[in-house]
Amino acid sequence: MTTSTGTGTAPAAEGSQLRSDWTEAEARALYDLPFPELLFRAQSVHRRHFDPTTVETATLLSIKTGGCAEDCGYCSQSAHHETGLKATKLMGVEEVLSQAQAAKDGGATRFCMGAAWRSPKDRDLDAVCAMISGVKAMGLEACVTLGMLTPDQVTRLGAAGLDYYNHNIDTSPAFYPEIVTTRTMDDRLDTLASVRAGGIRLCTGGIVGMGETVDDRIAMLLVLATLDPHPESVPLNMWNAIEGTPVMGKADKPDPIAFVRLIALARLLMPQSIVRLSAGRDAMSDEMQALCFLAGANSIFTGDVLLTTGNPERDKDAALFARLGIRAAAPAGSEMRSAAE
Ligand code: SAM
Ligand code: DTB
Ligand code: SF4
Repeated sequence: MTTSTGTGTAPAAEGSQLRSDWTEAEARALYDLPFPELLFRAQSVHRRHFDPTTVETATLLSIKTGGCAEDCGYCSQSAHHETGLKATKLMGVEEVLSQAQAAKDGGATRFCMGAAWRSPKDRDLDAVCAMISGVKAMGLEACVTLGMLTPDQVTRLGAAGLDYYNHNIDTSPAFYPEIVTTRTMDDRLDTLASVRAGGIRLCTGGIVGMGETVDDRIAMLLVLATLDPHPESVPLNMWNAIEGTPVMGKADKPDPIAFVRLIALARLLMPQSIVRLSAGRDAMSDEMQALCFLAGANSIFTGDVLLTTGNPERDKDAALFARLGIRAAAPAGSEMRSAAE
């Protein structure tokens, strides 16, 4: 069904059924809607599934930084680029748990641990599993991002109580080889399938602002929105520029309105997924972030560092939430879904 007034061939907003058969033409027509229409639709869908005044706050910690074997053209942590980043070894379990406690005290509901690995070594997984169990024992949701996994490693992470595995597809299938050559998007999709088969929820999204076209951004969302079921969590990052990386100098910052359109499209294509406004908030105005929340974003990273780059100070985010009347908590919809699973 299509609408007739000023909305061209965009599919109608009615109907709360989840779809995994979105076409490129449908996604493009939604993206191109007049901005007020797009935001109205995205906000309507958002309200059907979530409380629009609640935004999840997750905190990130880099548990193993730099020296990574992959050549991701955007990343400060690849050993292939001269970014000036100091590599470190895997942090100890106690140190990680004290940082998780600090994140909890700061109001975070989810604690995400990231490691600069192509894939984890089995011996490193013992320590990571202890970190996961410790984070869960504090009453926080646990998420890790460790690179590609074997099914056996997925089983071990699941047994430790892992809630989410973050593994981004980063960009469109067509643009992927321009950004990474040491793995393929199919490698990424294989790990996502193993994680899902192991009963762990998926956190997967990508980056905007690496020189890709609008069509690439939409194609990236289509890869996610045609997974059945949709990923439970979808982080959208605006590229945090890193000197010394191949992407540096090749890309302009995306137009803020174009970024908001993409958030709205993610909300429309994946109505029940948590959409996280991830990296890049340091460079966003309060007004742009407010538009992103209006478009359906309902999660952010809090704390002044992401993995290796900056993020707004906690106080600044608290002030923004107060101005907007937004409450930091796990989105109610996600709780409902977790209980139903
Ligand atoms: N090595 C693991 C992997 O690649 O899955 C985990 C860590 S990696 C840093 C996690 C994600 O961070 C990447 O997939 C990418 O989407 C995002 N990322 C990395 N550098 C970024 C940057 N400079 N700006 C925005 N997002 C970035
Ligand atoms: C995601 O999509 N964004 C986070 C998390 N998943 C692991 C990482 C952002 C990293 C930004 C660059 C940095 O701090 O190194
Ligand atoms: Fe390594 Fe992940 Fe950075 Fe790629 S994005 S270089 S896999 S840490």
